[in-house]
This record gives sequence, structure tokens and C-alpha cells, in this order.
Amino acid sequence: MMRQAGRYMKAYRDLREKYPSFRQRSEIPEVAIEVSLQPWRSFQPDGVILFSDIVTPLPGLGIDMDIAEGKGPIIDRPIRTQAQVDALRSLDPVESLPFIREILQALRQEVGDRSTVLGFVGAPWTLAAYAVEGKGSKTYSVIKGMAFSDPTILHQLLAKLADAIAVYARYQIDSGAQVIQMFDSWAGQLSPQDYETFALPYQQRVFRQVKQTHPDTPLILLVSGSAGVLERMGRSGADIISLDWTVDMTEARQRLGRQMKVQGNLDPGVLFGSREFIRDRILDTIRKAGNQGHILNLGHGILPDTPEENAAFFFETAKQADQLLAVHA
Ligand code: 1CP
Repeated sequence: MMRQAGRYMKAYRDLREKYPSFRQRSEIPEVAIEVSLQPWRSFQPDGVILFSDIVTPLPGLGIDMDIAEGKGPIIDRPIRTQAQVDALRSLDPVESLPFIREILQALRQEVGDRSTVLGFVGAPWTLAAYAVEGKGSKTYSVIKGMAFSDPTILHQLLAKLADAIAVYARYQIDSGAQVIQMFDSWAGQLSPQDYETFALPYQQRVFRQVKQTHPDTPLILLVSGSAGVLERMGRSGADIISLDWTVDMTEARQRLGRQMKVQGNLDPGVLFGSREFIRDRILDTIRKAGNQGHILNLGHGILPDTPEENAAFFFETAKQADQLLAVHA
């Protein structure tokens, strides 16, 4: 269960009081290790995700940022000019992200062979959206203004981000990540033709570079609101496509082709439902996905107010799915 995997947990909220700044929580290794392990200790999932954020590498490029409580990333000096793009540094993760190595190494040591450690990165379009807008946006009018009037600067920014993200993903793998998930959260805000110009080529650029040096590490691609661009996501070079709940699992597998592996795709809102409803939706998703090439997951991050016991029930049910499917056939 990705992303805000901590927020619904009391243990995380307690720790947040002690370390009020997100950058502290995610950049002090002992704290980030502890937060990463909280869901592992409670639920023993098959995957443990690094506690960090997609904007974490930006300061290493010269883009200063903070993560505001309840709001998300804030960039005080948004990137809007040629001079600012020219001034960006290439990423040296050993120098600017030493804590990531420590956290991933410790996670691998802690979970051993009992779970898989996932690293993650933001995709070029989504990181560019934060860098250019300066914060999360509902309309993406600043970055779209740039894309649709003078795209040269934006393409240079996307290319620089892609190269930095590839370096960062490789560094995470070298530090212990066994899978990399790339979040292009805001690429679903693009029309399919603009996705092909501003998102897809840069997803490909990242995945191609990572595959060159690390061909055996599975790469997952997530786009929010992706039903209209699924086939295009299939051309990104990812090994696994993360599906949200706006698409039917059976149809998604048909559209992507049987060889493409998938992840997903329960509505996170299902975890507010009754136990029976949660169980039925899990079994339904597994039936539709078939018994190969599917990672059962929510279609997006777990919602902050989700009852913790319902998250626990999700994992219990998933682990007993084989028996339950036989009973509820
Ligand atoms: O489960 C985990 O612990 C994983 C850690 C994780 C991940 C994978 C966090 C911690 N953030 C992310 C990825 C991330 N961050 C994405 C991609 C996933 C997605 O599509 O949701 C995005 C878009 C962000 C940016 C971000 N960071 C937001 C969204 C804001 C917006 O623009 O709408 C927010 C709220 C944050 C802060 C953040 N990051 C992570 C947490 C736990 C939090 C909340 C901070 C808190 O309340 O303590």
C-alpha cells in the first residue's frame, strides 16, 4: 500500500508529533527506517516501501523544496526561465542523498527474504509539474502554458529531470531496492496526444537508462487517472503497469496484452466499506486479473482516515485468497 502508507497509522501520527517536519522524518535515517517498518510490523505485506517523497532528490539538482503539512511539496522559486534550467546541477546521489543508501540498506537487512523492498521515484512530467507550478495544482495551467506556448524550455527541463531520475533509481537499486516504482501521478492530466509528447518519451528515457545497467530489476509505472492512456503506458518500457479503479481489471488486461504484468486496482475507498464488501472486492479483483502476473494492491495510496483494522483485514484476506476463492467460487 503505497504512499501515505503511514498517515492512517496511529504509530506514524505519534511519531509525526515528535518530528514535525516531513524532511526530518524522511531524511534522518533512524526515523525514516522506523516509519518504513511500521506497516511491515503491523501487516507483514509482501512489499515494504521506502518512506520518502518523489520531490526528495530535487534539492540535489538545485531546486529547494519543503513539504508542508496537509499540502504537499512547496517550491519557493519555481522553475520558469531558461537561465534557471541552465543552472540545474546533475544529480550526485552519494553527495546529496546519503540517507537514502542508509535507509535502504537497513530495510533490506531488517526484512531479509521475508518481503521485497521497493524504492520509488517521481517521473519527469510529474516532478516538472511541481518544479514549474511551485506546488500541487488542480489545473496545471502554468506548466501547460509553458508546454503549449514555448515548449523548448520545458523539454530541456524534462530531459534533465529524466537523466537525474535514472541516476537516482540506479542508486536506490545499488543501495538495496529490489523493485522501482515510478510515479507519473499527474500525467493523467494530459490529453493522450500531449502524453505522447511530454510524458511518454521521458518515462522511456528513464526506464531505458535504468534497464541498461540493471536489466533484472522490475520497474512499475503508475499514472493517476490512466484509463485513457493505458496502451501508451504499455509502451513506456515498464515491466508492470499499476492500474487505478477507473478501469475494469478484465478490460485492462485485455488492452495491455497478457504478457504485461499489472498491479492494482481496488478503489482505496473500498477500505471504508463493510468486511464482506472488502472481501468480495478483493476476490473479484483477483478473479478478473487471473492467477498470473498480478500484484494485488489498491489503485492509489491508502486514504488518511482509513480504519487501521480494515487495512489489516485487507492483508489477511489477500493472504487467504486461494482458500477463499475455492469457498466462494
Ligand atoms: O507509503 C509510504 O510511506 C510511501 C512514501 C511516499 C510516497 C511513495 C510518500 C510519503 N509520498 C510518496 C509519493 C508521492 N508524493 C506522490 C506519488 C504518489 C501519488 O500519486 O500520490 C506524490 C504526487 C507526492 C507529492 C506529495 N507529497 C503529496 C501530494 C500533494 C498534491 O500535490 O496533491 C503529499 C500530500 C505529500 C506529502 C507526503 N508524502 C508522503 C507522506 C506520508 C506525506 C504526507 C505527510 C504527512 O501527512 O505526514
